[in-house]
Amino acid sequence: RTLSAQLHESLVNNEFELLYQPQFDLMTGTITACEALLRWHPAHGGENVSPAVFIPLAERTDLIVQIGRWVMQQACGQVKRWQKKGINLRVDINVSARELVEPDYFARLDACRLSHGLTPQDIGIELTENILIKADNDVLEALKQQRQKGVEISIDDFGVGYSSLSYLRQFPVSHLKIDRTFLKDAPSKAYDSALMEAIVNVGHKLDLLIVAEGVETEEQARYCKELKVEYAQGYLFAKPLTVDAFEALFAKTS
Ligand code: G
Ligand code: G
Ligand code: MN
Ligand code: NA
Repeated sequence: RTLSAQLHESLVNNEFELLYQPQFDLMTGTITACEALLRWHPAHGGENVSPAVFIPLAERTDLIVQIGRWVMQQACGQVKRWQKKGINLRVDINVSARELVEPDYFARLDACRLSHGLTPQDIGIELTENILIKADNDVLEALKQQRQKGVEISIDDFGVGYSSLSYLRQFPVSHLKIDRTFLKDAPSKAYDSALMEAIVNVGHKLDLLIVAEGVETEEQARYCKELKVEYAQGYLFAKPLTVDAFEALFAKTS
């Protein structure tokens, strides 16, 4: 059977799992939020399939809309379960372009938060620049409304898409997540560090909070701190974790 056919059965068969990767406040060293990252364990397919493979496939077949609804439900449920244990964290979900153009996407998000007794601050959304640049007025207006309610909106993988800095001002976003390719060779390579520093400066001038992605070494973490980057996410701190592993880490760092 094709991967696509397997993917179609995966929702009913409960083959998806959300992992959570913490975001650390670089000043305090505490976990302030986390990103929900989808994993697929095909029941009959043996090997796990990377989201870099199955997300684009799901986007082509529109199955991403159903998957996205599952992710949203799951993330809301997890925030609530954590709150009951005294773990107060925002969970950010990744949203595909195909999901956003569903006319009821934001009504669903509001309803999902409400039915779990959550506030707008409890669930954030991550969008790539390319999604924002192609978004029509309806989507931009809906995003503005979400932002006004207090929803944290992050630009994901910042710097590798269109990256028109002048656009940035018009988008209702709160956080810039700098793509990990920029940090990879900074601070040792002058070219990469110049780009890192330029992005951080522009972001801060526009009152955006900065998240460094792909922080893998102490040196990179120190460098981000020197640049006054607010938050960091990466293997140095933790890879995407199961709920149990996340709770254990949270207990150690809070
Ligand atoms: O977790 P990993 O780095 O392998 O993810 C690969 C890609 O899949 C990333 O670009 C990430 O944003 C995307 N991704 C992970 N989980 C989700 C999800 O729940 N929904 C969508 N739309 N994309 C996701
Ligand atoms: O595109 P997006 O930023 O949503 O993708 C997140 C992906 O990046 C996750 O699949 C996660 O596994 C991966 N990731 C997270 N931290 C690191 C890191 O420090 N180094 C590398 N190479 N990948 C990372
Ligand atoms: Mn992301
Ligand atoms: Na990213």
